Amino acid sequence: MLNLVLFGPPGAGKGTQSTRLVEKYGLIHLSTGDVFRANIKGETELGVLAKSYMDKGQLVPDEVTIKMLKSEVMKYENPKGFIFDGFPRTNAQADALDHFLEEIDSSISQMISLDVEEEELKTRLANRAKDSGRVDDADPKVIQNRISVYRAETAPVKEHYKKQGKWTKVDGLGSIDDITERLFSAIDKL
Ligand code: B4P
Repeated sequence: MLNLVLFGPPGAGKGTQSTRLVEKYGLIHLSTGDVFRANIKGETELGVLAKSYMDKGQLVPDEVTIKMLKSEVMKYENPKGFIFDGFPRTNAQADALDHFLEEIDSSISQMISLDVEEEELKTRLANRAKDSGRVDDADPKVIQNRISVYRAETAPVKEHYKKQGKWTKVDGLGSIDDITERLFSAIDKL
């Protein structure tokens, strides 16, 4: 199985690029943000809980997120692999993912980090706010909080994969097509 963690700050292009990676490599795209948003739309118990965190730019608690991720993975029989988009976002999530994949005789192949500077992230998210209807994109204070939470809690997750020799950085600035080509070339080298 080819299991990739697509990593980067909010607005780095994880969702955008995942769509293209799915097409080329036939992987299953699992975005924790998308699953939470689907639950919010469906007004499920999980959605109500997730919304209370997401609207403020905070992380949904680990216990809830890990449980949800596991149940999403288990929906597929004989997958070629997964793109984990937006997960893991904390060291506890990274540990839980390692243990869980081990249980099903699998592991993470590589974490690929999209590297984008802060001003560009803010511009992209503000642009998306115009048509996404996402509350967490609309308020500059919430965007700033998401970036701060990323720096404090999520960025350190890189070290988890660096220690395992499973970390690649890709320049996330430039046209969407150029970044896709960079990702293809990084993945083809694995
Ligand atoms: P996510 O849904 O993961 O939100 P995101 O980080 O903003 O998404 P992404 O990075 O994929 O956006 P993209 O670049 O594609 O998470 C939302 C919230 O859910 C979190 O804040 C948290 O509350 C919760 N959550 C999710 N996972 C969690 C977890 N594991 N644990 C706890 N809580 C969790 O798109 C950004 C914009 O940039 C788009 O408009 C796109 O068109 C544009 N863009 C992309 N590439 C571009 C380029 N090269 N040039 C110009 N624009 C570009």
